[in-house]
Amino acid sequence: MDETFAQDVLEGLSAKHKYLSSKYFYDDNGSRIFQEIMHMPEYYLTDSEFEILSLQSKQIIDTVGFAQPFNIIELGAGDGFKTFKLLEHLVNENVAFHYVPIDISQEAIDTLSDKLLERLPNLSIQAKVGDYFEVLNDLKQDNTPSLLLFLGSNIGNYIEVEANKLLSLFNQNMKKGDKLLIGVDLKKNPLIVQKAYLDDGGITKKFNLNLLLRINRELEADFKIDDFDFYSFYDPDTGDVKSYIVSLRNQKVNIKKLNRTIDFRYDELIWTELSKKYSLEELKELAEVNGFTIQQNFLDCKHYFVDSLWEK
Ligand code: AVJ
Repeated sequence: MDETFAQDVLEGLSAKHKYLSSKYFYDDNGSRIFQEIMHMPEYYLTDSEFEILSLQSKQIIDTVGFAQPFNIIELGAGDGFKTFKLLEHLVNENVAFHYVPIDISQEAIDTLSDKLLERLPNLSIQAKVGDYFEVLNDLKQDNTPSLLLFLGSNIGNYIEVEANKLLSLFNQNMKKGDKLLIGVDLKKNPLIVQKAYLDDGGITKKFNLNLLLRINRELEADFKIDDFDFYSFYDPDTGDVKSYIVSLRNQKVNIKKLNRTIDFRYDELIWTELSKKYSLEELKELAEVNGFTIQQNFLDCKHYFVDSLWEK
């Protein structure tokens, strides 16, 4: 049993306002459902970032401006689909670099490496499975300049203090002159954001409820999935999308491995995820408080999303 998972579930479901962390969405099943989300027409984030990397890779790499060779370190690489466009550009231009994707899932890393090598046989990949920070720490010892990639608006999952902790930790592990390309979803027409998270097909609902199935399986609980629903809400002032699981009745759930029975009230919420949207002004602030300067913002044509290039 994963002790941290058990402890976090216990803590979150014992709280006055119940919560579970979205980082636990991504078991094998959850990762597959996330792929489905990325293919939904409503989930504009993937298409927007794909457009940026398809059309502006040359400008991005020119602005990075490293004397070769360098490392490209991708944090939370996932399936690497978007990154392909950037890598393809570099390989075609015969640029000397190593690609170092880091992910916690061995399966994701293996699939990614196979797929990339099939299409870019000359790519130098040094994949790492594990925690970002162990790998990042190694980089400082190395003289090779590094471009860090933190794409997909993963930063949106962190509340302000945690986002600052994470970014300053990246900063501490970078050398002067290293760069960070960070993908961030921008504030926009609220209905567009709302629909990306409250889709008609119920895929995002399935993504959230999968967490209850994971608790059933890994912690021997007896959540009845049909007795829970899903709700998501966008606040255009703060930029917060907050997602919740909703209890459809008064009910008790036994979690055997925690030796606990948890009570749920009718309409009680479990907060599962924050997907924060930023304005460009807020993004500048986020960069600067964490020791970075923005070199350039690369936006898609609709201005829905930005890949922002930061320098230490
Ligand atoms: C992978 C964290 C960027 O918050 O938009 C998609 C995950 N959650 N639909 C996001 C997600 C619901 C996604 N991130």
